[in-house]
Amino acid sequence: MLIPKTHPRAASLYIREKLVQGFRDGLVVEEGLLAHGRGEMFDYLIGEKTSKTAYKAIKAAARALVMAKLPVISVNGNIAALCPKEIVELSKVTGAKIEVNLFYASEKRKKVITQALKKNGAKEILGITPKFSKRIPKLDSARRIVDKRGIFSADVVLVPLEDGDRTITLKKFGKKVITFDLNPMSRTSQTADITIVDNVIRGMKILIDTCKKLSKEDLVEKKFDNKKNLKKSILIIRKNLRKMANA
Ligand code: PTJ
Repeated sequence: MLIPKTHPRAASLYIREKLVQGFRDGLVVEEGLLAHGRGEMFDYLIGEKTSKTAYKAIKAAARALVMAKLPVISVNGNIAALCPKEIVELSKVTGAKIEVNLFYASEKRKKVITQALKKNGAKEILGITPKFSKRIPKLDSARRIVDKRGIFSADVVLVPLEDGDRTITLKKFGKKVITFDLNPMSRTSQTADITIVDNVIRGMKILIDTCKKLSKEDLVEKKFDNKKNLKKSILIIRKNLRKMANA
């Protein structure tokens, strides 16, 4: 579809097209299209721009990823379709490993996603070789099967566009969890250590830049209050709704 640049919602329509193409290419599942629709709705409510609150979370996430001993970027169909280039760049900048981990797992999708990442410069991709598989206890979905060199051993895991159960389990398993989620009220958002309430399409680029620009003084443990930050995102939505209701 050709989207005119002058269309008032060109950016959002462009993101949608990327996801739909990812679906046609076999990276994204039908459920991923629904997840994207939920995201679009929340993006609209936060004003389709990166808030100060999101910038704050991005800085905390950059610090956590750069300071981690073994950071891992967990890749599902949606994030692979939307940001393949950024996943690879973030991995290079932070030294994070890339692991494919799917809710609706199939060998065919794993292969297509791996190819898309490799096309964008990824060298090593975890989560695709059965001999390295390990099981995360107390997790029902296919996501319980992880790579022992990756998520299983990681101290910090970035899980963008996630379902709630795994975040809770990963936390119980002692991992620091960072997520991108446009819905500040989702279980993932509320459970993660650091939630970036922003569209991955905007936020990933800012996260990469922030990692590159971290100074020595930035690289010290700092407290980040995720709940407080999430409340601010919810207030942005409330303010925007009020504005719309009074317009
Ligand atoms: O590829 P698979 O098999 O691993 O399946 C992945 C999906 C996305 C289907 C699965 O993880 C899922 O169902 O996720 P949820 O529970 O729908 O959660 C996705 C969250 O991401 C929702 O809260 C959406 O609001 C949010 N979201 C959707 N698109 C974006 C987003 N957040 C940031 N940027 C987006 N572009």
